[in-house]
Amino acid sequence: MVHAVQSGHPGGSLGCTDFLTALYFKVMKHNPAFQMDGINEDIFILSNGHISPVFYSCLARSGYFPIDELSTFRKLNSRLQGHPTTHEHLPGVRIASGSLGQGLSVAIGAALAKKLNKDSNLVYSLHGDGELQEGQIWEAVMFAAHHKVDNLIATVDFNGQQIDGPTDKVISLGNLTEKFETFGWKTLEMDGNDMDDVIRILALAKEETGKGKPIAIIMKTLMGKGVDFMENDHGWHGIAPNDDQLAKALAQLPETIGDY
Ligand SMILES: Cc1ncc(C[n+]2csc(CCOP(=O)(O)OP(=O)(O)O)c2C)c(N)n1
Ligand SMILES: [Mg+2]
Repeated sequence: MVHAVQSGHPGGSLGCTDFLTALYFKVMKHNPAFQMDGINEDIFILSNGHISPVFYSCLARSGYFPIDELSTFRKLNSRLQGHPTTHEHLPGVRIASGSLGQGLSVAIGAALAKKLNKDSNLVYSLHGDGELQEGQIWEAVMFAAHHKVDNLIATVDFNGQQIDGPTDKVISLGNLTEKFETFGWKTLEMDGNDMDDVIRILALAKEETGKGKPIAIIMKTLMGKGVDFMENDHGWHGIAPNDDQLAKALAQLPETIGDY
């Protein structure tokens, strides 16, 4: 998709593919006959909206909209804008994201709404580690602990990279597990590129809900996972591969399903 339109974000999308696949095809109770209010189902809030390629693919493959619509990605008047928005009414999208730092606040609001509605399903959210350099995140982290938002599982894509370089060079994040624990969250660690670990830790996280604390998963991933020349290189945060690079990348996958 990113190659076809020569625009978009392959690095974070590849790193988070295992996680989103697990979420949409194994973990969440969700309904592709989309209802915006999400009552009586689990909902997912993508806060690092630039990784829309993998999000849109999972939504299409889950039946939210036709798979061939993926080929309209980032084109004028498409419902699949580079950063998801609600304005286009694409089924599966509940938040306009891309302006980083806001999705945790939205996820907390959705989780509190579930409590008011006596809906025992969960809210899942995903955030970039570079995104955690936004101040709004930490206000939301304090708020969620204070209000015991224990029906929320927020995952951080801890790839150590962001748009301008390694996160530790831009603004160090310190020990994220300790930080979330200190802020009053239950915190788990996960290898986001090991499907067995992803399934296991997401199940464990679910068991930790309803115990008075919001849950954070610090998910170690590789930016550009699966394509050797993209892996762990912030240069692939938001650059499209050329024809040559696409051929080399696809040749490294055991199987492709041609969604673009
Ligand atoms: C509020 C805001 N500030 C700056 C940006 C520009 N920006 C886009 S992506 C990005 C880096 C995000 O890093 P991370 O969340 O770690 O994503 P990754 O590069 O790992 O995919 C930045 C700073 C933005 N989208 N929103
Ligand atoms: Mg990152």
